Amino acid sequence: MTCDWQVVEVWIDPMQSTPYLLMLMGDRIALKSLPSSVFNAGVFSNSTLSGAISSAYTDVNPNLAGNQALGANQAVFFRWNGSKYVSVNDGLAPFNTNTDLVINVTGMTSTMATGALTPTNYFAV
Ligand SMILES: [Ca+2]
Ligand SMILES: [Ca+2]
Repeated sequence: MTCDWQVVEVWIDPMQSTPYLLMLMGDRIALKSLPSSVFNAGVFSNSTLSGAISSAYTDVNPNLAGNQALGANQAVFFRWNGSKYVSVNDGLAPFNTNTDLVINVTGMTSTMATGALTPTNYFAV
């Protein structure tokens, strides 16, 4: 398996990830089902992580004018306060701290284009 990025360390907030079994398969994040779409929402300067999550869910694609909200069963990467995060949305579009996964990802070595990404480049089932 080719490896263009690595997850060296993954921090999971147990308050935000209880429904998920998270593991790494090779260089992919393994989930129960593949997100239908994955985006890189870019960098947010909100004062809190929850604010940055809200911004990411509001507009996942900085390349397109206006807001493109994160849909159900989609995932979004973003940067906040010098760290990279990924959130995987469950079957309900709004963000819910109890049911939507949020991971602080460190050690991703590749540069990531903003906007739409290829789900299978980052996730596996
Ligand atoms: Ca946009
Ligand atoms: Ca949700």
